[in-house]
Amino acid sequence: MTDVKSERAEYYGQIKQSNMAPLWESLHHLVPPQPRPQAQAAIWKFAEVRDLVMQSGSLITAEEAVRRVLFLENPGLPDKASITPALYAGLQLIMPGEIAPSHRHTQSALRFIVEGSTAYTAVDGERVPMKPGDFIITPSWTWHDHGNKALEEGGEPVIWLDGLDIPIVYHLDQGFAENYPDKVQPLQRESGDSIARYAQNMLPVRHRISNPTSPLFSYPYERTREALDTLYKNGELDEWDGVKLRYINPATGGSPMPTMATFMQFLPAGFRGRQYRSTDATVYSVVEGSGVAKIGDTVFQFDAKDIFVAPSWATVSLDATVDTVLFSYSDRPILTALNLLREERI
Ligand code: 1HN
Repeated sequence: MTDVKSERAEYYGQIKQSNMAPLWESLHHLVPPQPRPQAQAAIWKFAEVRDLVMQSGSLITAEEAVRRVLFLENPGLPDKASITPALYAGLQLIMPGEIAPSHRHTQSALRFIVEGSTAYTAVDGERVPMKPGDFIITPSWTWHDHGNKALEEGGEPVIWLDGLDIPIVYHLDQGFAENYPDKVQPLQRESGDSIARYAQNMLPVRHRISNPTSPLFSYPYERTREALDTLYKNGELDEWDGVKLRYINPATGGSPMPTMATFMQFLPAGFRGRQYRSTDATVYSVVEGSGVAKIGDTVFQFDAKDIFVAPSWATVSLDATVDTVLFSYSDRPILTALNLLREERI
């Protein structure tokens, strides 16, 4: 005697041989009424992970590693090198005198400097300094190498947060990469050139938008901080966001990269943010201050240099115990392009 269940199970086994499966068994899972992220809210306390990152400095050189990075894996997405379904995050260490050799790849990258002031990165023939709070981009398919001052010249270990669209590029089978023939690429422009061209609310008169990625690749913290400070002093304070700015591609007004949006926000001491949620899972890096992040049912106490992540559609509220500045990035431009982004201010 075969009941319905075993009859169906046998049938499923049979169709599996032909690489088929019954939709009716997966429909709720595949088409949920709202997002059910496997990604979890998570925090990396810098005070705890800094030691682990520093230990890698005596385990392998930047050159052997190519990039000496510990990536931050979302505990709900194990073994996927993903902090959200779309995005990757890692903490990169470069020791005094080291070079991370030049290469290029189709993945877009952002660098958000966490600690140390003596490193530089070179992008497409121009070197820019890396200072804490600076936001720097490496556009898709541009040569890039990183370096640090020698110890004798005052070099210190430098740690930054890498944000890349690795999972997206991986899922779409769009990964290409190559190494530059030399360790470092030749410099073709003076440092400061791209800031003069693109960061003065002007563009070179014959500038052509040939690429969705920002031609400006360094956004120094000093300018960002000053803007937030001025706006706060002028009375700008949103009940959800505090004072929040988005970084732009100065040639288009769009996000700096086609796959990632970036933000910086100021929360004054005592700020108790209202709850909001959006479908772009977001990675936060604490620049200054401390406070409390409530993400869904999870409560994190955060301090400067900590990194935390909010999954898609989880409610988020941010409180600040002292004046606080938060950098964040997400896959918002992808969702916007696909007309999928949803937001709710509660
Ligand atoms: C990469 O090129 C960098 O250039 C950092 O610093 C992290 C992770 C995966 C693939 C390429 C870098 C990376 C990466």
